[in-house]
Amino acid sequence: MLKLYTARNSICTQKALITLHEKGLDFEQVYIDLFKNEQYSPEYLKLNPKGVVPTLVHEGDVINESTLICEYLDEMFPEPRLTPKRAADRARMRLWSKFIDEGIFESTREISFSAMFRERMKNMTAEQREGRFRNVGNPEKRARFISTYEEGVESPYVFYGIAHFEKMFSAMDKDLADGADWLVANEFSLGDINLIPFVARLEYLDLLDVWIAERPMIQRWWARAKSRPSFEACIASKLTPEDVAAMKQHGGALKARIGERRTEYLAAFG
Ligand SMILES: N[C@@H](CCC(=O)N[C@@H](CS)C(=O)NCC(=O)O)C(=O)O
Repeated sequence: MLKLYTARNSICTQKALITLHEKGLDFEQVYIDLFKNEQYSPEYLKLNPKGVVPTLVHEGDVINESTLICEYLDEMFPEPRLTPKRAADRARMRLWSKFIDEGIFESTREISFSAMFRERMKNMTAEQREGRFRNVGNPEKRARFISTYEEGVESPYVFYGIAHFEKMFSAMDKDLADGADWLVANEFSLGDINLIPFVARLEYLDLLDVWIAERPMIQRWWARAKSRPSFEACIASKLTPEDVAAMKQHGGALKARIGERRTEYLAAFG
């Protein structure tokens, strides 16, 4: 039996959920409440020493890291294939997961935090907030949390995030320029799955068109991704109307400033 430790509206967990859904796999779901710091309980830290979700447990093996969970699922349950047949295409697929793991995940977290969770954290007690900043000995992650909590959209980490997204969308635009439906070998793969929750988060925050308004090939890729049943099942249907309204309201409030910061980035580095 597959067991997945998940949290509500967790972007990394959504990658694993989409992979499970695309393969039609049954699994048990265990919810971890990140706002109650359940990810730092001694029992959970034994499974996931970083204190993050998702974690997959399968036949006694514990798999951490959403990219590795998706690849593990594809190896163990090969049908339908979500990795390309050619080794060179698999390398290209992994370039997309590297985009996520080397900047886009943190960027999305920082932008989401500055827009939304920051408001939620203002209502916590100092002790609860301290618990949320605690992160199993990772001083960089702590600095990022504190900066986005204190400075919001003006945090340098939000600026770095805007730059990471610009690079990712520009690379997508190039790969989709020849009219391909999907990012790698024109087949739906873990390359696309890796990106979908992150693009979705920007859309829910009403920020996506900051980057893609003038990129029609990405708009078409996004429409195709959203029309897959796995999008509705693993992302859209899991959100309450209140979640959707809060993301739109808080993200939308930052949209003009995020757009200005992107223009600053393009002027300096584009
Ligand atoms: N690189 C990890 C990141 C996992 C991660 O940070 N997950 C977030 C939720 S999307 C989390 O559990 N955060 C809890 C915390 O930082 O306290 C992965 O892809 O699995």
